[in-house]
Amino acid sequence: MLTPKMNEARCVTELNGIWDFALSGPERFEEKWMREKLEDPMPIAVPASYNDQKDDINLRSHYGWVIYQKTFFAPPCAGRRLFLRFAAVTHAAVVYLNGELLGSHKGGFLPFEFELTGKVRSGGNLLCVAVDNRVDFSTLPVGNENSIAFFGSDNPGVPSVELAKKRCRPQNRPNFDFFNYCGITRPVKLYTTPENYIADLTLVPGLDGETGTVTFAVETVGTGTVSLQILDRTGAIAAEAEGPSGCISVPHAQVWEPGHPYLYRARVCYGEDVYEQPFGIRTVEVRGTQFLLNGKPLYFKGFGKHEDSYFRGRGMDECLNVKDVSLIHWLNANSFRTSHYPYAEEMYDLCDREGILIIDEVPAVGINCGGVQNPYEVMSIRAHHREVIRDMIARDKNHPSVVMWSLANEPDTEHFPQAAYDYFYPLYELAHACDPQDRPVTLVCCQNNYLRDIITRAMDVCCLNRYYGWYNLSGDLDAACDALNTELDFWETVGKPVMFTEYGADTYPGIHNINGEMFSEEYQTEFFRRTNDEFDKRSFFIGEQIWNFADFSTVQGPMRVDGNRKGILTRDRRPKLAAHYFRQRWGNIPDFFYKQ
Ligand code: BDP
Repeated sequence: MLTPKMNEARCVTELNGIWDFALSGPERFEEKWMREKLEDPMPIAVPASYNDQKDDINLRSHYGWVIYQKTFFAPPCAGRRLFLRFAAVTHAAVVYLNGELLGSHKGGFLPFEFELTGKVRSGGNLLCVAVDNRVDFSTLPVGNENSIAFFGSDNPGVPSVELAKKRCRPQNRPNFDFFNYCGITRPVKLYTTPENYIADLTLVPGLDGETGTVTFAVETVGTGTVSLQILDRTGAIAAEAEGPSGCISVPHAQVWEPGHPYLYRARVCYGEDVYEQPFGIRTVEVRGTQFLLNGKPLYFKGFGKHEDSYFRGRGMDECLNVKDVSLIHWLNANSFRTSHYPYAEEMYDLCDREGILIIDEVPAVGINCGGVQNPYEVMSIRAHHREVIRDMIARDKNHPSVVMWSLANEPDTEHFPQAAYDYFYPLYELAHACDPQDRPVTLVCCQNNYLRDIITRAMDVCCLNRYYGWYNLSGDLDAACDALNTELDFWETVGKPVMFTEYGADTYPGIHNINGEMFSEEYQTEFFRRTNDEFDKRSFFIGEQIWNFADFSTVQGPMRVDGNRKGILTRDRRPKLAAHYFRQRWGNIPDFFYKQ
């Protein structure tokens, strides 16, 4: 699906701003508000999560449906097609226009759209969106269906606690460690196209010595002929072709990579329609224990992140994106993982432009029943999981910044190893089949008995989340390094590239401790220093992505002090001690050839 773009052939209007809003029922929404204006609505900002916009616990901890309404005037679109596109509604949406059902969508982090041609009135139009925030065993991310809290023990068997659990109000029990921010979190856009239009564009760059190659395929609706031009940074034509598909050469190509994010533009014309897509010429390949970008062994330096900020929650925020990319540069990092869901498209555009590498993750987090039950049997997520892999790759396939796909975060790969293999291997094959650029595919595995886990080692890159010295061997960095080395000895025998996609220590800013004890800024810094020293001894180890870029909001619980504090930056993006350490360390680690 193409991102809407304004140009000489297409008009884009944003429906962002203040919408009317009301909380609705836990199990269902009132259908009448899909046809009539809400009686006493609250104003709410879009795009943004609704949870923290009001000083009202009922929004913060809402369970179930809410209603959004907006009256809009359609842009002039005689002879044009008109589309309505939601970049993300978390987690499920039912959309009505002027009382008529347009359709519904499941999944909170990927776009969906409806054609409105012939459906809008010349006066005002009433757009009503019902949004469900419930997470359970059929959604991604996964929520717990019983009242097991994510953090803390529910003291099973204690009669008073058991009884209270049965009686307590219905609420979301996220099986994941980030606040369940919801609502219309990304932009809503109306856009027009000519009657015959470009529906999709696929670009596959290649390199043959100094010559770049671009294999392309243009999908159209209607009749007409397709032409394509490759424009360089100055707007000069570097190559051109006729027809809906083919392969063209770009002589003396400028490659795209960190430090040199050269972007070309593919300009497609089809009858009256025009679409331009920036892209980079670069190659990605796993060979032996190396991850090669443009044929050169890469070292990942970076983070797991979240889309998370004060007031907006997970709402798309261009200013925050610019700030975060600037901080990534300040830290001399080169990459992040979109833990634990695909991010807003605007962030990928920025990373294309700024030369930041992305491991792109679907919202498959929480596929784990603590080893008690087989999640691959009790959860009904398989079809939806396939859908989000397809949709994420369809959305992000042309971004040069995206260099690897992640199928999940920390599923149970240990207690039901064969079931995990049987579940994930077909998804691994699906991701490869969906990606025209055939990028490497991974899944991010939890700290576990790695000897039992047989699926992580079947991925192109083995991505490990490990908390030696934090959740285990807490506070004892000598023992933590000992355990880490024992495990790394195992991974060395696997013969694949291995990286850490999470490791970290909760750190409350301002706590200092000469002995470097847990939660202090000194402990966090020492934890990273000691762990990184071990990474540096291993040639098959191709990257360190710390947990986390910044502090972020989570469900409350006995292990969280106003959220997760593993950021090396605070939630308002101020550095902790460890940020200065990483700035120095990463300043001395080149993007390429760090490990030979
Ligand atoms: C990992 C999860 C991540 C958590 C982190 C933590 O992947 O979402 O926030 O642990 O506990 O297990 O800080």
